[in-house]
Amino acid sequence: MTAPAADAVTAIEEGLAALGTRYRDAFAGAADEQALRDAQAAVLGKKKGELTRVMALMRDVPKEARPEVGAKVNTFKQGVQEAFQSRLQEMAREARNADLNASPFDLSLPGRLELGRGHLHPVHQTRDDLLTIFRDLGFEVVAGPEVETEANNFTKLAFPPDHPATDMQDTFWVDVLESGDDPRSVRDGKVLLRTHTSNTQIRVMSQRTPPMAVVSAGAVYRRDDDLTHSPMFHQIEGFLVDENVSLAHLKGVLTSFAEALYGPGTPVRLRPSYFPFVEPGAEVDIGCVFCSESDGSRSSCKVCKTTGWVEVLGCGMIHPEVLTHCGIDSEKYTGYAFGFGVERIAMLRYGIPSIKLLFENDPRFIEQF
Ligand code: FA5
Repeated sequence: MTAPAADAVTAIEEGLAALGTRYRDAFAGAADEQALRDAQAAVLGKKKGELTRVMALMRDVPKEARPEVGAKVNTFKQGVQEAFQSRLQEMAREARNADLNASPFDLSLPGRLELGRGHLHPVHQTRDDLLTIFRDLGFEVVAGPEVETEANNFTKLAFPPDHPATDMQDTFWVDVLESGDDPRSVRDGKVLLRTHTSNTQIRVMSQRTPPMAVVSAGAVYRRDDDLTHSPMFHQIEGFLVDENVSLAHLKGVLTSFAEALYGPGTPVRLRPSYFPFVEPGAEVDIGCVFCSESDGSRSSCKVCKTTGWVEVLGCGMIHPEVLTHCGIDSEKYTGYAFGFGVERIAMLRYGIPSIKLLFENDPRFIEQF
């Protein structure tokens, strides 16, 4: 009678032999990589693999026989791995050969998936069109920073400290850390997100000597939020400084601008207004291009609220004090400046009822432009 221990060794050896035949057949017959991996897992899988079941017999193998049986099992495992890798490589070779022998395909055929082409956001389209108008009028385009000092955004533009005008342009203040500062003791840096593009006026005028004619566009920030006001929006600022510049030059440039935007004969009017950095200052209205008195459409026009005029920008002659702050001789030179909201122009241009639509980035809205 065979001892149980000898039985266990025999059972393991027979198990391995049977398993060997099965995995070789399974590997050879695997139709694809997934089937091959499944077959390998069926043999070597830790929980449900067949080898695990065979190994359960190891309990009954006497201690002195275990190293020899263990070595056989390891050799078996190694054999499975090698067979697996070799079949995997064979599959890759087969796939490559199938590719190489397949009939060639036409790379120039149009794709089946239609990929829409992107385009500039309507605000940026409007900004670029506006800048082109001013470029054509002889203005140079200059960039300015969005994070600005209080001096360039307010003080040098002659906003008196605590003037109510700064309330209208309440903004986001920035903590300034210098390298080595302890973040817990942030200093009062007096740095802010600019509230208008007039900061560029200060920067350019402080660096150059007249004559100069400059426009600048970019994002600005205010604590505003309603149908026509957004906390972040875009402005364009223009200014010109030279000898003998007058309000008539300003009106001439703004008329050319309105005509380039809305067509020849577009009426322009200046209404007195207050900005601390200009004297005199004005709001500019252009004749409403969406309605007309003659066909009665004005009586229901929501754009101009039946007035026939639409406010588009602020402007004026640069205050002598501002020129002086920038080192420009205000006895010799005069200049004008104007600034407007790009979203306002885009809304008028496309008849957009709420500024929010411009910032929600809903593709169904954006793709209409
Ligand atoms: C200014 O910002 C002046 N810097 C303009 C200026 C420049 C005047 C040079 C004189 C000389 P105002 O605050 O009115 O002015 O803003 C100008 C335009 O920005 C407005 O007419 C409006 O079209 C737009 N705007 C103002 N606030 C918002 C806002 N929160 N959201 C969207 N557009 C706005």
